[in-house]
Amino acid sequence: MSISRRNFLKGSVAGIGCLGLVPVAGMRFAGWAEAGKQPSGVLNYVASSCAICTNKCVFRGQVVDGVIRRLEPEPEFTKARGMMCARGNAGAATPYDPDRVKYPLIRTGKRGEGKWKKATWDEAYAYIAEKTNKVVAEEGGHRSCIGFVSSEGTYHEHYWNQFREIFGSPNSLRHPTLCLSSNIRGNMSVFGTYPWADVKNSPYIILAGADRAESFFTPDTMDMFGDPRKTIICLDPRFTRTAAKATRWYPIKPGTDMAFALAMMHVIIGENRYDKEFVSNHCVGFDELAQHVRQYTPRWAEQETEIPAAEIEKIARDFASTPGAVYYPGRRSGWQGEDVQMRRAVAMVNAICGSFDRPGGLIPNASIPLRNYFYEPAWYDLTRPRLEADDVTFLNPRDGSWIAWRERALRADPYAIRGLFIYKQNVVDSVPDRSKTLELFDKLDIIVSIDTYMSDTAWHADVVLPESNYLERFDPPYSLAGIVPYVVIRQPLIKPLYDTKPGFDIIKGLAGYFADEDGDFLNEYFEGDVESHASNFMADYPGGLEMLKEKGFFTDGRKAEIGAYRSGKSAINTPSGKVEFYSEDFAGRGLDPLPTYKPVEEIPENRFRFLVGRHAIHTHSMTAAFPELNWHMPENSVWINTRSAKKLGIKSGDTVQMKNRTGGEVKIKARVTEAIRPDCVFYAHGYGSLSKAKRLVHGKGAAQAAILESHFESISGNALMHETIVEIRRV
Ligand SMILES: Nc1nc2c(c(=O)[nH]1)N[C@H]1C(S)=C(S)[C@@H](COP(=O)(O)OP(=O)(O)OC[C@H]3O[C@@H](n4cnc5c(=O)[nH]c(N)nc54)[C@H](O)[C@@H]3O)O[C@H]1N2
Ligand SMILES: Nc1nc2c(c(=O)[nH]1)N[C@H]1C(S)=C(S)[C@@H](COP(=O)(O)OP(=O)(O)OC[C@H]3O[C@@H](n4cnc5c(=O)[nH]c(N)nc54)[C@H](O)[C@@H]3O)O[C@H]1N2
Ligand code: SF4
Ligand SMILES: [Mo]
Repeated sequence: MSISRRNFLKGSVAGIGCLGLVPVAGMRFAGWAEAGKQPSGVLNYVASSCAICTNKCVFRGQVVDGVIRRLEPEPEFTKARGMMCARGNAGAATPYDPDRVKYPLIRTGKRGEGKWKKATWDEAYAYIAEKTNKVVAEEGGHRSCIGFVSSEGTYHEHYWNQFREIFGSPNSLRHPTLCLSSNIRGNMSVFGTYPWADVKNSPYIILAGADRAESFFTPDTMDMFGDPRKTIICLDPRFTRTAAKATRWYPIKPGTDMAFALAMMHVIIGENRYDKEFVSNHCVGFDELAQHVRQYTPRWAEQETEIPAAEIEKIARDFASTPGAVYYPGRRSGWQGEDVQMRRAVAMVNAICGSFDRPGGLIPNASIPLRNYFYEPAWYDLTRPRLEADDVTFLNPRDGSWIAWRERALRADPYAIRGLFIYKQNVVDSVPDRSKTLELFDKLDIIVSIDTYMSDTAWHADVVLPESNYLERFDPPYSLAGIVPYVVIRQPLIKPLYDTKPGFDIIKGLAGYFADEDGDFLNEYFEGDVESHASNFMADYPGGLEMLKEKGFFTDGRKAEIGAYRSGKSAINTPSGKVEFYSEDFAGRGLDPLPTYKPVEEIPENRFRFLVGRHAIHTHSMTAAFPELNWHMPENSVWINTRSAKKLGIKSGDTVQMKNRTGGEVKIKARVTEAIRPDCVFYAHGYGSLSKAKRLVHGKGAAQAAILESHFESISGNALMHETIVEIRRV
């Protein structure tokens, strides 16, 4: 390599000017005037995008006299179409939340005791570097003893990953195996892609394990529920808001969705109702599938799912005979047993009916490719494989498998982990079995948490580095894939409050305290700043950056091209290049080439399966302590079915004790309801916080991670959060 890595970098971002903050000309919204008030000072609108969940809805932030007044949805951004949810609206107040982390903090008391000293950034970085370099030296120079954790949401995650690579650790842990890895893997194996369902144009939708009325409350969800011509079949052990809006709700026995899908295929193939043209021209392995599903009769599936055989038959026939019908790839049906195989079965129901690459069906996503932030991947010489490299068949090395990895780390197998650098993930609450995560923390010499709040993870860290809030910083263009793809951006509405920094500056600052093998400090790999990178990202779209700055989003009018696979215009990424039923790839890896049903574990008398699920006004563990949202629900309570509660002598409002099979236990108030199956219980995420600095949720209700047992699935590495069995008694 003749040019140095850093010169290479300089070249890639050369000639980029500074992007000023551009207030939007003209008032498009008359908020203040309507309210009969006149602002005393300057009114600005800044186009940006929400960061309270993954949707990234675009808004115009109204700033009066340098203070954020409200966030107004951008009507031209059709993905949100002039809508922001309760959470997004509440975001306007977050920079002013007195409970946010305001300064770098170094722990002075015991871990989790809550004693801190305020530090300068340099003191904090130096402290981290000293501890880290010491343990790395003790590990013979192996930097793989430091795990790097991050979650979805901002582009800084990519800088973070770059930092990990040049630092020299293979141990990256991201959120997918706590979320949708199994769903992605199942769909990839059948379709070679993870498609999106065209619910807008579908007249018949099976929503299983997808509470879209709470989790993706987007305009296409509203279109779906608002259209009386659509039939919506909801399979959910809970009567959710989605169930309330559906045509029919079936409280399916958890973990049996595969039986439902196999029996549907039994009927559709057995009655010759499948799409012969699509199957013969675009799929492989159909004969094996047809033979395989002969055993899975609706009568058999009734025993498993507790959905009457006649209903399964009717759904199968209606599905096959309605053009554009779709079986939505819900993320949560399952999280039990061989989750990937269940998702393959659901994908195959769609495929045999030709519900792929056609209007209303599953559509391969389009995206607007961006140039990337250039860096030369530079690996530290002393490398070791990831800890759990042998535990998962399809391990994505960038994502890791959280639970498999933690098991290895606890045993120091095959080597010891000595520290965790954590960016924007609340692992203490997001990874099942909190006691195991805290047990791992006890073994570590250095834990760094980069967060905006004193999450339970930050609370147990040694150093907390406060990132500026999403309304205070510039985040680079972010490409959102979909049937209609977009690029969105974040621009600061106000200057950072307190002694906080944007993620890029934090990463670069910390990198400056570590050197590579040539003795060069790692911050030299990070050129420029986020604003300057933005124009490089958008270099292929003249005028694109200007549109982003003015409107908060960019589109070049492209859409997913429906029918491109069928017409041979585009290929799919399976080994055969076709939709695959029987998978040679799976067979070659010793996995079942077809989805074979394995019965779910029987739950003993007076025990319950614990379920998780989204809440309409909360995002994961993050928002329960936002005052604007907390007043709706100051604490959580456990849903228990009326009949089960009666047997146990439990009434609504009683405090109950719940215990799992591995020593986890919580106390929480009961909510007796018909809205859940008698063999399941549920409570919302985000409460029962250990962190005293999350004042509104500390000790209020219970945390899910305190009761969730630790299980994972070995094909995708995904956590199996619905394999927790609990007992309950009134206290
Ligand atoms: N118990 C339980 N665990 C789960 C789930 C569940 O339903 N229940 N769901 C799973 C799923 S689907 C997912 S995707 C994962 C998500 O898991 P996480 O990614 O851990 O999500 P959150 O719990 O929202 O935690 C995000 C953390 O980032 C912080 N944060 C917010 N904004 C910023 C920012 O701008 N900068 C920085 N540096 N920090 C910020 C928040 O304060 C919070 O501490 O959890 C998984 N784990
Ligand atoms: N408001 C809000 N929206 C969010 C998020 C958030 O935190 N808050 N998080 C975002 C993220 S990261 C994700 S991954 C998505 C997830 O959003 P969804 O995919 O909608 O998933 P959940 O709401 O977790 O679960 C859906 C339903 O599955 C049900 N279920 C449980 N077990 C089974 C089963 O065996 N079979 C069937 N058929 N159903 C079962 C649960 O009762 C639950 O109601 O939401 C996203 N949107
Ligand atoms: S929190 Fe609400 S407004 Fe914000 S991105 Fe998510 S859906 Fe959109
Ligand atoms: Mo997720």
